[in-house]
Amino acid sequence: MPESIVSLENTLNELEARVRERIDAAVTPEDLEAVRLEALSRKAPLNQFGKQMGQLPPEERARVGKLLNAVKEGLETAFEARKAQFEREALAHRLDSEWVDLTLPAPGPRPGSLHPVTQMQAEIEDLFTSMGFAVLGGPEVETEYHNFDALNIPPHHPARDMQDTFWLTDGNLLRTHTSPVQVRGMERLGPPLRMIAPGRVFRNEEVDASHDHTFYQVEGMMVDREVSVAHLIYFMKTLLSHIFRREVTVRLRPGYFPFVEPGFELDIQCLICGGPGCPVCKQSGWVELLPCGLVQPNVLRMSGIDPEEWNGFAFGLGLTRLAMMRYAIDDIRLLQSGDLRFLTQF
Ligand code: 2NL
Repeated sequence: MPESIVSLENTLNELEARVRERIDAAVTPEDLEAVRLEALSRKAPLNQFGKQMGQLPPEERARVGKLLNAVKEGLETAFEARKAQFEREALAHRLDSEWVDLTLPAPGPRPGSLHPVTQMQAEIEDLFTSMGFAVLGGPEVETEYHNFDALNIPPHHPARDMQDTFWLTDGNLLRTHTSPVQVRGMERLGPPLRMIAPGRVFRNEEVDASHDHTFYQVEGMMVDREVSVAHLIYFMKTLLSHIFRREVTVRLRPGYFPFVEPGFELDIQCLICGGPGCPVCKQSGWVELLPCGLVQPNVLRMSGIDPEEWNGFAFGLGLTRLAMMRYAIDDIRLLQSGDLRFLTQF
């Protein structure tokens, strides 16, 4: 066999081997395509064989020509195979990363949640309902009589000042507490009675981090025969232990409210430090929480209840303040903001 044809065949086989190495070495489809364009281009060594083949005798030329075609076809096949492998890999990767479990339930609309003040109110309503109290509501626009006079609040009491009360032009007002609901309760139900009156109240105040013109409270009252301060303390301790989910220690200090006699400020031992003093209780060990007392006889009489036969206790609890304590909320304005970043935390 002449030297020339053997060396041509060797060169062809070498060229093929080099291209196959580069096919194997390609790490991306783009790499591979670049290799293919180069290796099979018109100027590529493989396509430069024509000239050299022309110098061979016809039967040898046919042999080398067959080999050349076989090499080209073999390389085309190798390119296709490698390309198909890339496509399989890409598909496998997508199937892996985009896999969706179609048997999972659809997410549906995001559920809402109760406002923290509403949650406090619902808990307190549940507790008092379980102890035989009715839950009463009433108008937010009230008469001066139901908001003030019937509560033994004299005409010149500072609570009636323009400062504190939103007066309407017709002489009515936005209730400053839910006491008028209790007045209406006494008028309607008569003794004996147990009721609470949760609701929204309004004060004409400068708004800051701890004061708002609109806030929530719960007032409550029990009227029966021979109701004592002991009954008052029992119900208040039950209320506070329920809200704070542990036994609380309380103390009573005298407090003045025209609608109770005697009147008290009920404090609880600080739940943060337990007594020694901390920033929450302002180093006193106690937190003022619950004004309360025995219902003033004039108040009973004005609502048609004979104070010689009946008496009762009453209390007023700031729901807004309680929610702030429970959830460590440091700005009262958040509660009325409607800001979902705030509300969705509850
Ligand atoms: C407050 C007020 C208190 C009452 C509210 C009351 C209502 C009637 C009769 C007697 Cl109809 N008392 N309510 C009693 C004691 C204290 O608190 O502003 N609390 C945050």
